[in-house]
Amino acid sequence: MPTHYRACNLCEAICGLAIEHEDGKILSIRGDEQDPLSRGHICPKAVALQDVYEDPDRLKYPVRRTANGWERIGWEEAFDEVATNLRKVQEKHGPDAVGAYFGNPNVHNLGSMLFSGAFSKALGTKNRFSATSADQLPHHVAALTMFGHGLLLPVPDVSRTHFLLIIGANPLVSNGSMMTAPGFARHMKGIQERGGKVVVVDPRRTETAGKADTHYFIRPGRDALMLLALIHTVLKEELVELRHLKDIVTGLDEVEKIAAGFSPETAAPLVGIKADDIRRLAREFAQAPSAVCYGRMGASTQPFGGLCQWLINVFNILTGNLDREGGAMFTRPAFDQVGFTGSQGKTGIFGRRRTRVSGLPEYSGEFPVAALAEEILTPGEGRIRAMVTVAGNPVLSTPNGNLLDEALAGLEFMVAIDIYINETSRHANIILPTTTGLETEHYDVIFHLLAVHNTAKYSPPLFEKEPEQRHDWQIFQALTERLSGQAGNNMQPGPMLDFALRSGPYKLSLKQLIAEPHGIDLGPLQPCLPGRLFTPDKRIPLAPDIFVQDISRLKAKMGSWKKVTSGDFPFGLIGRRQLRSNNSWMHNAYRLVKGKERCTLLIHPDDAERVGVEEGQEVRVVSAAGAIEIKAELSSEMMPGVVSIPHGWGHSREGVMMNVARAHPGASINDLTENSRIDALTGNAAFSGVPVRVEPVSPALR
Ligand SMILES: Nc1nc2c(c(=O)[nH]1)N[C@H]1C(S)=C(S)[C@@H](COP(=O)(O)OP(=O)(O)OC[C@H]3O[C@@H](n4cnc5c(=O)[nH]c(N)nc54)[C@H](O)[C@@H]3O)O[C@H]1N2
Ligand SMILES: Nc1nc2c(c(=O)[nH]1)N[C@H]1C(S)=C(S)[C@@H](COP(=O)(O)OP(=O)(O)OC[C@H]3O[C@@H](n4cnc5c(=O)[nH]c(N)nc54)[C@H](O)[C@@H]3O)O[C@H]1N2
Ligand code: SF4
Ligand SMILES: [Mo]
Repeated sequence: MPTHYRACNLCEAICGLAIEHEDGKILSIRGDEQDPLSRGHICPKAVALQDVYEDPDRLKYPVRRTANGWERIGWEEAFDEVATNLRKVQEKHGPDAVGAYFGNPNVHNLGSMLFSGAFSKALGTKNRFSATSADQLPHHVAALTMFGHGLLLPVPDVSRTHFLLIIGANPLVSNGSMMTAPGFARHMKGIQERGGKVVVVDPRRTETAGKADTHYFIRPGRDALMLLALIHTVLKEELVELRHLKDIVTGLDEVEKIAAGFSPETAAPLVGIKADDIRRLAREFAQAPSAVCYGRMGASTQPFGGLCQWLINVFNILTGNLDREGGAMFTRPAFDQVGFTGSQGKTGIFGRRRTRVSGLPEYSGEFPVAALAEEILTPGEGRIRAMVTVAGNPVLSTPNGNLLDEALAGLEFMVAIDIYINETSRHANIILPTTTGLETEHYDVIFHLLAVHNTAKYSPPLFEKEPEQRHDWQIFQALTERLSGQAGNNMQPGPMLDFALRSGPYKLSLKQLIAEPHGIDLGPLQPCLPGRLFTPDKRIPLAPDIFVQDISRLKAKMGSWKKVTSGDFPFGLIGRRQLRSNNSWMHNAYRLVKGKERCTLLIHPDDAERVGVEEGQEVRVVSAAGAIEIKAELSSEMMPGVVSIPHGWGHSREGVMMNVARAHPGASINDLTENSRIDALTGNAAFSGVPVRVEPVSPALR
């Protein structure tokens, strides 16, 4: 029976799959034991690649919205109509009147990675947005200012570390993020077996926390304070060991000055972790043979996300754990996006421009997505009148989705490049659908760059696309041609990838990768500093101005944290990723949504009692932005005072044409999150800790 080997491109783990198939039918999808990175690991979402492939709701040809519903149109007609309408808006209102939003699957798609840049350029608008600012923007800003390149991101060397401190991440469920570590459970066990320790700091006792050696609850959004107290301790107790970075690290004095004001005793009552515990954590971390502090969504999507990611780097550096085996290391990818974009990655592309309405900073040619709705809705010069969305569902994925929903409904023109008619694309005048998953060839440009081990893997398509279908890159190419008025150069992903591989550090070729369908092992992460730095002086500034200045905002906020008032919104709301869910778009796979309802509000039993809510009861959750109704699930996993709702649900909006998802709609947490609640430094959405209240809507069940 033929077996096809490929990398799963659904999440960041890029697991190797072995897919048995016959006559165009999939018989089984298993983990590929011979994949040098994932070694057989897969998660329950992998089989949904088949479900998406076979999904009758998936679009395969362009459609136009009319008064009588969606009608099929031809590709040429669709491309012409899209280009003409976008240009019309730009001629009338200026180039920035067209906005563009790029969603998460773009970075999991080789063709999009290679062709979306030219498309963006042809669009010629400053109003570009992406999921980055609802996710990991603080990591980029910290990397850019400290290491000189926004993509030079330290990755925890989990296969060799002796101490892993996880702040606001749940890799046993998410399968790792900005840390491609398929089979994270194996790494975690490895740490524990070699006598090491895993510590988790999270307002919920997550799946990862449950398997860790120690878990500390923390009040949402206050991690920066805890990190400052950890740094305070290593400085005060003279545990600083800069090792080989001694001569290239600058600004230590300034860090000392700042950290002096944040003792464990100052932080403890505000974060909810005892001063002794903070002190012990700092000591154990600094004294471990190697250690790494890793912070993800929970440490990024909060009001001090920028400070958190900066301080995490500082903590790793001060304890001698940056660029050390078992510490925070940099990859050496076969397709070296960092090397290629070196000059553009340099300091200066953060904050060069600001958004029109709220003055939020640009990063790498994009504005924070929290500003998108107001940029569409606020009258005046520079207003966005037309939108392009590409592989994104911002109505469900960005803060205050309802406001964006309203904004999209009022546009002069919208095109969605997407495979479904969903909460966002339903507003489009034209939807241009793409191939996806098994119909595409794949090389992961981004996630090899963030992997815990250097490997390279190319996957050819398993199935030929149908003649009427188009790949993402073909759509980009067709629109780029029309928008720029220049004939295409007939580029194709394969030769472009081959060129990038040949120019990369291992001088590989596409042919070599094709000959190794399981992937090529390029070895463990290696120390590479100062050589790999992109800072102009090849030094690492420990105290970049933007972060130093932001400390006063933290201090101001601490005042309000000291007051114990419950007010209208006594709870802090956080999110929750689930193994069988992938952001907003995989709920049309029955295998992933069947069974017990998962879009529930987790609440601590004591809190539930206080607000008069019982297990399974329908509750109303209210924030300053809106209200949703949802079932309560009582759980002592939650820190008292904190409640949790998973994101990506809320499929009952009118016109959504995803039948399975509509039957399991859930409610959208982003109808509660506020677009004004951001990390004021980076502009990243601050999903964590949204103030809410919880009230019963139906009478108690008993
Ligand atoms: N409250 C809250 N909000 C969050 C988060 C959270 O934790 N809490 N997480 C945030 C994070 S980390 C992220 S990354 C964002 C994600 O935000 P988005 O990227 O906006 O949302 P997705 O749900 O990933 O939507 C992906 C879209 O791409 C389409 N699609 C899938 N495959 C393809 C393809 O191959 N080609 C094309 N053209 N389209 C395709 C899907 O149909 C769907 O419409 O959400 C963010 N929002
Ligand atoms: N199954 C599944 N896997 C996924 C995805 C998915 O939707 N489903 N999405 C993918 C994407 S796009 C991404 S970006 C990654 C994200 O990967 P992770 O960051 O590992 O995912 P989360 O589960 O969002 O983890 C965030 C954790 O932070 C905690 N938290 C919330 N607020 C705070 C806070 O203020 N402080 C601290 N210390 N913790 C806090 C939450 O309780 C949660 O456990 O996952 C990827 N993998
Ligand atoms: S963990 Fe991610 S990459 Fe691996 S099988 Fe699951 S969805 Fe695919
Ligand atoms: Mo993400």
